[in-house]
Order: sequence, then C-alpha cells, then structure tokens
Amino acid sequence: MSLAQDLESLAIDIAREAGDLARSRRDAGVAIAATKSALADIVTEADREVEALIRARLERERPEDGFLGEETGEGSGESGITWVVDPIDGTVNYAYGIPSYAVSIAAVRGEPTPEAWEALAGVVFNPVTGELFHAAAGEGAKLGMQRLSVNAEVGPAGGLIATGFGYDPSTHAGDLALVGRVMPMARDLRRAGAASLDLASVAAGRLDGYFERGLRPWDFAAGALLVTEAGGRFGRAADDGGPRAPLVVAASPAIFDRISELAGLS
Ligand code: LIP
Repeated sequence: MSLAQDLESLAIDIAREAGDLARSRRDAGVAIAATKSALADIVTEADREVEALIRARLERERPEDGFLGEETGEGSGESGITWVVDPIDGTVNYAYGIPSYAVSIAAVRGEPTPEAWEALAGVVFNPVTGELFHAAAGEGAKLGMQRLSVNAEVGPAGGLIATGFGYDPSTHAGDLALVGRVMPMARDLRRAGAASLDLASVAAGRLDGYFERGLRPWDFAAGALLVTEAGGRFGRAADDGGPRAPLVVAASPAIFDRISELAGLS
C-alpha cells in the first residue's frame, strides 16, 4: 500500500469512530457551547468532543504528524504530513437535527496552507446516512466500495449547482449577487449546509458544480481531493489577505470554466 492509501485507511477508521460519537451525541440532544465569528456561527459541545477524539487518535497513531482543526487550531509536526479536520461540518444542520452533516478528515503534505499543500488522502463521512466518501491521491475516489466519477456532460437545461453562505450577515448581499451571476447556467440551485458533502456530491455526480466564498481549509481539504480524484476540477481564488477567505469552485470539467468565469474565479 502507498503512503496515501495508508493515510486514507487510517482516516476512514477514525472518521467512522468520530461520526458514531457525533451521531450518538446528536441523539442525546445538542448543546450550543459558544458562538464564534458571528452570532450564527456556532460550536456545539459535540464539535469539541469529536475533534478531541480525532486529535487524540492521531496523536497516538501518528505522533510525528501536524494537525489543523476547526475547533482546536494548529499543532506542528515533524513528518511533513498534516491532518486537516472538521469534526462536524454542517454544524447548523447538526444543531437543528437536519441529517446532513459530516466528519471531514484530510491528510496533506507540505506547508499546511491550501496554497502550498498536496492532498494525499481525504474522507467525508455522514454518520446519519452511513455514506463514507474517500480518496487517496492517484487512486481515485469512492463511496464505500463504489468508484466515483463526476458528470461527464451537462445537458442544455444547465447544471445542478450548489452554493453556501457565510455566517456574517454583511456578506450575504455579495453572496446573493454571486448567485445571480451564476444562475443563468443553472438548471436549479441547492444549499444543503455542509461544504464537505457538497464537494462529495460533485464527486459523485449528484451535483454538476459548487461554489462558495469564505470557506476555511478544513471545510474543503478532504472534499477537494474527492472531486479531483473523481475526474473533476477544483479551483480557489488567490488569498487577498482580507478578512474573508477566497472563492472556491468545484465542478465537472464540462462546466468548470464557465462557472469560474461567471463566479469571478478567472
Ligand atoms: C460550514 C459549511 C457550510 C458553509 C459555512 C460553514 P461548519 O461549516 O460547511 O456549508 O456554508 O460557511 O463553513 O461551520 O458547519 O463546520
């Protein structure tokens, strides 16, 4: 097995355990622990507990690796590998009991910033549906045992496209204007509330494309690898150093250039 496959299989194992914990905590009731960047940006007790589980397992099994997590931040390592983790992506869905949230775990090599890293393995696990999306660099993307491919063609009705909106209300008007620019090429639009699952859906051909501004590295690290390993394209605008993270676009090659042009990626 290659290094990427070893990392993938560890990520699968940890994501299953972490997802089971998230789900059992959800069944027992959710407590909002705090708000973060905006009133709508919440963290639950479960986010913290699940990230602690993932971090502890990685520290035990790969003590030389670095860590970058949504809730506990960065920890440097010596191996050149960093784990990029969102313990519960789709926290608002989780808090409301909408069964569309996921554990997202990626292993990347190099500087732990999206501009510089090379993704080696990625796993996105929805513990409610039991769907586990996974990929290793150069080995393709899978849902369980089934190989994934993005849609090769998009019909004349346009693409089924998803997006998301940041938590900061001051960004909503700009995001809606962006939707307005992309809408002419869409047959319809989805906003499901978990970026990792949106990216997994592009990889699985359930969506033709996806774009969003303001995503953090842990929201897309695993999902971007799923898309590219399923034959899709993923792009991220240059970071202008401003308060808002740059636009990302993921799509079937059939529509990637067009959606990127309309969204302002290129
Ligand atoms: C969230 C995403 C959601 C996106 C939000 C946020 P969280 O992640 O997955 O789809 O629109 O901006 O990043 O906070 O649930 O981990």
